[in-house]
Amino acid sequence: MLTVYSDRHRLHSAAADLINGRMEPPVEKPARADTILNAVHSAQLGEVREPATFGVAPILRVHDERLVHFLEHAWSMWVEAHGPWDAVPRTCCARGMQAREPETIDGKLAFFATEPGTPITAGTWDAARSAADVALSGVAALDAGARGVFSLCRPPGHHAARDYYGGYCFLNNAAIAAQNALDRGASRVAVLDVDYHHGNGTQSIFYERSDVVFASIHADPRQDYPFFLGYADETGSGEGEGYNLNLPLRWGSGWDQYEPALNAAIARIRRHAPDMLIVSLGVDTFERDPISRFKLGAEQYPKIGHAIASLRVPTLFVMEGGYAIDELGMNAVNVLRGFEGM
Ligand code: FKS
Ligand code: ZN
Repeated sequence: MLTVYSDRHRLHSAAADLINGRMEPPVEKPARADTILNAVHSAQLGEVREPATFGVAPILRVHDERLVHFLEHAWSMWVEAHGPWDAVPRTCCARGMQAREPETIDGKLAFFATEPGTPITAGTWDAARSAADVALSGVAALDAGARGVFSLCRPPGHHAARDYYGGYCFLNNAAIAAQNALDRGASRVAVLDVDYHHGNGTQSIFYERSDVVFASIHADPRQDYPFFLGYADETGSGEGEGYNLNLPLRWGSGWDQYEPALNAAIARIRRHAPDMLIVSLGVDTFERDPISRFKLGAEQYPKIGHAIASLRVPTLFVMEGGYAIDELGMNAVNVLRGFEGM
């Protein structure tokens, strides 16, 4: 399987993250992509290729230009206002507040961010753009005939919506890829999100549309981030009614709960008959993941890949979360090996 990867992910590197009320070393860090790339090499998965550059046009097919403009200029505004350390919001916009974009950097951070744990650093914009290029290059490779491609994106993307960012995500790589597949001529696309956290950004981007099915297996939003989206009764609206499938699972869920949910997601996607499948690949469902509470063992990851392959659709794997740094690479690559039947 082809892997698309860029070193530019390294440009996004936060100094600290607010975890359980304390400033700690970030779990979403450059070493994540390094360890996944190492596993790709040791498993001899196949060629590793640099992405092409696509510019902002395919990004603007999914994201509001105000968010894109903000992400591009946030760092310089922040440095001018405060200094050359990570830009974090002090407040966030809440229910019923005025939805007008403030002028100052602190106001803008509060306007576009959903939470304070996703710092903007000097290279965040360049890294986020390069992750979108990694995803878009994967779509191009599938168009050229590949059956499966791994886009080793970092930073991740599935919590970023049309006009907000958060949850370690700035641009929604999977949604940008899905929209690009449609723009290149696909009639129907499916996004399968197997990250531990609900892909609220992806869901919201496609919620009113019937050309993209979004199916997600994730921690129950009553218990875990992102808390305010991901309930089973969110089934889509308008044209999109019936095209969104949420399969929330309780803390402590293992393969016995996960497997039937995965089968239900795959059955829904099969019914959609997509021309392309995008998998938001998170392996933070792992039993030893430091921020998550599912109980999948390492031996389950090839089975996830194998089940996805049963759809027989050109498939783009877009990297999302996974924080058990020692096993992260192996678990991610095992999904891909299971897909390949290796
Ligand atoms: C801690 C804030 C709250 C957020 C959890 C984010 C999970 C991110 C992810 C992604 F795939 F996007 F990376 N925790 N500062 O794993 O879903
Ligand atoms: Zn996650």
